[in-house]
Amino acid sequence: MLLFAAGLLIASFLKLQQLNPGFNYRQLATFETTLSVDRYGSPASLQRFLQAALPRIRKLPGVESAASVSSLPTEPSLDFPFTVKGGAIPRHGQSSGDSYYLIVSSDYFQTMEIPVLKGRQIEQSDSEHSPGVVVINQAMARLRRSDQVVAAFFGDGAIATGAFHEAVNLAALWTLPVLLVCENNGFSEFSRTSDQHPVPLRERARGYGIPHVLVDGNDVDAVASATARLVADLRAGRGPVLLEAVTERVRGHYEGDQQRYRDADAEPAPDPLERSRRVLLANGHTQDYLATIDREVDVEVDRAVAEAMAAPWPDVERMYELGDVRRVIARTRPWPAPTGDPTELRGSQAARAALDDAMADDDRVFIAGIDVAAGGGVFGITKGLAAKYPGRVLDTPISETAIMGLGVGAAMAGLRPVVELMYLDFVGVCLDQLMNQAAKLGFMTGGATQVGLVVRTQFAVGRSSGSQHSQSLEAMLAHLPGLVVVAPATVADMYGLLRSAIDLAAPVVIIENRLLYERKDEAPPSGHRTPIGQAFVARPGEDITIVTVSRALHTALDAATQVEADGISCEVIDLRTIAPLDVDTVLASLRRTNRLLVVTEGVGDFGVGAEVAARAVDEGFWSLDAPVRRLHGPSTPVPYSPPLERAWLPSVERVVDEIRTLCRDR
Ligand SMILES: Cc1ncc(C[n+]2csc(CCOP(=O)(O)OP(=O)(O)O)c2C)c(N)n1
Ligand SMILES: [Mg+2]
Repeated sequence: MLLFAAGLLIASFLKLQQLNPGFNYRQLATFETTLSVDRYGSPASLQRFLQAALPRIRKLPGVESAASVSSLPTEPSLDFPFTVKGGAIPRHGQSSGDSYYLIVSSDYFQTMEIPVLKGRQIEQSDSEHSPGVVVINQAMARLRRSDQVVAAFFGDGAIATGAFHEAVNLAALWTLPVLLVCENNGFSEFSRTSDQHPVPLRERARGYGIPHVLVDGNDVDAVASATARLVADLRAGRGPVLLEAVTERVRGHYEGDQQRYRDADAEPAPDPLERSRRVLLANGHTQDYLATIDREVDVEVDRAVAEAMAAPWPDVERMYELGDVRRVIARTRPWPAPTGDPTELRGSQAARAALDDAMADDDRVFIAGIDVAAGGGVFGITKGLAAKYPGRVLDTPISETAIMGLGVGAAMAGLRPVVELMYLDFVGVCLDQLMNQAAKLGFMTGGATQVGLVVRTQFAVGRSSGSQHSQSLEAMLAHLPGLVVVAPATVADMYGLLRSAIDLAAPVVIIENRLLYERKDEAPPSGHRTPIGQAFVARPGEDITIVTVSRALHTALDAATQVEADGISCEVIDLRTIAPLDVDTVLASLRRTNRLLVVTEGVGDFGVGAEVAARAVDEGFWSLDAPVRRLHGPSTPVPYSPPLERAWLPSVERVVDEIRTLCRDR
């Protein structure tokens, strides 16, 4: 329950302006707002604002924290300032966010002149997910050589997560200007802080080699002065720092929480609002003056609640407008297709050329990942780029959550991060950042932010890499709405899909097959883009449609060549984009060939083949002259032993047999 701390922290930033008149509020990334210095610049108006704002926060139903988490958009054009945590009036809105808008923004946030929330949907976000995201707008600040500072807020419970460790470790390693603010209210949901952590936070800070500052979180002045001092230090190049604001819960973890886990005769929590009131009185304000403000606040809150209750339900269309990545892709078209002579390149060279050209064209593009800088990446894809683009190729610790969080934060801040996940198999250790942050933030912020993040990763079966370095998990990722998943099968697409992914204002996971790194083939002229969301007819044919993912294209093409001798004409379609799936191209082909086979190098159960088959039956049933068949790996981990690995992969022979069987009665 971050109620106190929220108000205090917001107040503290206001105070900060007062203490430091030259302070540009916009530069404080977490609170990137249009808060007017003129309006709140004088001590009297500030005090008036505090007195008005704090009770308002308390009165809002279900609002736990107005500033619980955030990775800050640091780009001026991105004005989504923070994620709001907590419940809301559930009657209204597609999600809690719409209610928040009505309740919160119509009075509290609008008072703060944060126009961004107006009419937009923001939704609750749990701080436990977010410290990883939080980390890295700094990369931004760093890359831009600006003096931006990031403030990241989280509860005492959230510091037990791995994301917290990775984020703080990276922030400390890179000396990032991050103010890490722990709102310690003594409880993590229903558990006491003392039962959650073996050492106090101070000890953890010591472990990361960063300063720890303890402050009374119920004291507005104390929080404000500590914050002002620490932010100045961060601007001077020091950082990060952990500010622990100790506060109290004034009610349960959620609306209706009986708090049975609490000590019944514990002292009531000290009330920072009462404390602020006493300060104002001591400073010469009268009871009457404060009572007037209270009444004004009541009127405003009542009006906001009435407005919220009377508001219409959101239009269903809005869900698609915000949540369907096809819309983002449609907005990005047309894809440039420069003319020029193709060159012969290996797949690895094509991927490197795409990164090189993208970095040359756009200084917002940067690369981060394990061993990508000095080492050039385990497959040499980023070789030479660190020297060519100083400061834009960043080696990270083995911290995939922080790597993805860095990417999400940087993308929200308007950069074009290309982060590397060394092996697709490792996606499990950072899935939250992809699934709950990258994929959803555009939707949850009502489009106020965009996550133009590219994750490059690779897999392959066929070189005895073993069960933990071989899996093709495209179907798992494709199941997550909001993520775009692409898989190049050719040298040309190794270049073109990567360029297009970097262009797109949506998160894209590009899954490369490392065996294609060695393949030499025609590469398109520099600047070429492969359209995202469009499958490619790699070989036209009449009798059967073979749909493939990644390297299975070449297996299918070889098989198609072999069955030519039998008079069977195969149409081979490389999906190129897994999500969103280009069903139209597949169905158009099926209407002509009436037979469908899907070949992938992943596990078949619940896989891409299953999806394509289902769509073919749903929408193409009357075109089918034979059952839809799939060839894929069995439902076992990918083996290490070469003969077993060969048995695991769909071979050219199996594809040939399947084609012949399907076309028998032609
Ligand atoms: C990764 C994850 N695990 C569990 C939860 C469920 N959960 C929501 S809030 C919370 C407690 C967090 O403690 P703290 O950060 O101290 O916040 P407070 O309870 O004080 O509001 C938990 C366990 C979650 N949101 N995310
Ligand atoms: Mg807590």
